[in-house]
Amino acid sequence: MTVMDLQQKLENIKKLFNQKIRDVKNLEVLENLRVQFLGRKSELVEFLKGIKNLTEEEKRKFGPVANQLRREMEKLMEDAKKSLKMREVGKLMEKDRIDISAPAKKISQGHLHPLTLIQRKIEDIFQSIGFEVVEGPEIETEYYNFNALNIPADHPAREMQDTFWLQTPNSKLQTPKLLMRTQTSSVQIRYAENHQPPIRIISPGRVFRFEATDQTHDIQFHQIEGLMIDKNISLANLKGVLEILFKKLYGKGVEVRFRPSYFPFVEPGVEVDMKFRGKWMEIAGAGMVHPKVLNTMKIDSRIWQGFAFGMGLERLAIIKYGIDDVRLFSSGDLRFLKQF
Ligand code: FA5
Repeated sequence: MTVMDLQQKLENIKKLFNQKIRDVKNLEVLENLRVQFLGRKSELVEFLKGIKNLTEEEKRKFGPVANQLRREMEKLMEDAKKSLKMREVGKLMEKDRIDISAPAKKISQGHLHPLTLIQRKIEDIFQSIGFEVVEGPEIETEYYNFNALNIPADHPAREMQDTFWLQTPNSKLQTPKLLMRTQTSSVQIRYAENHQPPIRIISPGRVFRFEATDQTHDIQFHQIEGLMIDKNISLANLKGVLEILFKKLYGKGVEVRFRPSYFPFVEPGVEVDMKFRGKWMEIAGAGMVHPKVLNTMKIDSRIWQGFAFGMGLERLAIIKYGIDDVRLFSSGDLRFLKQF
């Protein structure tokens, strides 16, 4: 080969390479280009290998030129690689770009349970007419749930409220028999232990009964107990207070009736019914506090009288929200709960 040929050869390699490197679209093509121009079998590497066969003068002339060309090509490849990588990162970033003008995903927010909603409404109404809200324990002794309410162990009224009794491990010791309270009336007794009349309280809370369930009966439900003790209190006051509640809770459109009934801790006793979908539904038991219970409360029944009531919170909510089944309240069913 002549000197001219050698020079031409290097120039051709350079020209072709410069053309191709400009059009490289991705890293794969770049790698192919590297193999083609700088791989073991490439023209340039063959050229470099052949240098040893050249004359001294040619060696001196073409050795540095060929090496220089190789370095230039390597540098251009390196640059191309960097810019291709940058472009890929750019593409990824474009793909993951956050569109701050896009509408945000809706955050699902929890809300209050319908029973809590109605309980708070009722508490507000009673507080507005001077009643205090008090609470008592869900696990009770036989004394507060029954005996002190004029229901001794052999009293048939015990069967009116089937009871979940608790097994107490040390029952051989003389510890009181424990149960899940069947009624919030127990709180009346607890409250009276350290309060004297006049008394105006309500006590909302969960109660438990060991009984078959249906659309209006569950094994756990809530009651709101009420107790008002003062001078010259009669059933008319009970009616008046409940009428205020119903009017504020439902507006004008509820039909209510009172009918005589029996509870050992009141005399006389009544039950309160409300019309729901054309039928009467019992919503509360009530009456004038029995003198024996006042006596247990250490309240002089010759001076003080009082009324008490126990309303079913679920039943009040059934009427307020038009619900078919009391068991829905504790089902945890979100399709039900989301409606409130
Ligand atoms: C009582 O529990 C009495 N302590 C109420 C009372 C208080 C009377 C003070 C006199 C003076 P009763 O068992 O009827 O009574 O229950 C009261 C209310 O709770 C019922 O009117 C009803 O609305 C509701 N209720 C009773 N059993 C269930 C049940 N299984 N599921 C849902 N609600 C119920």
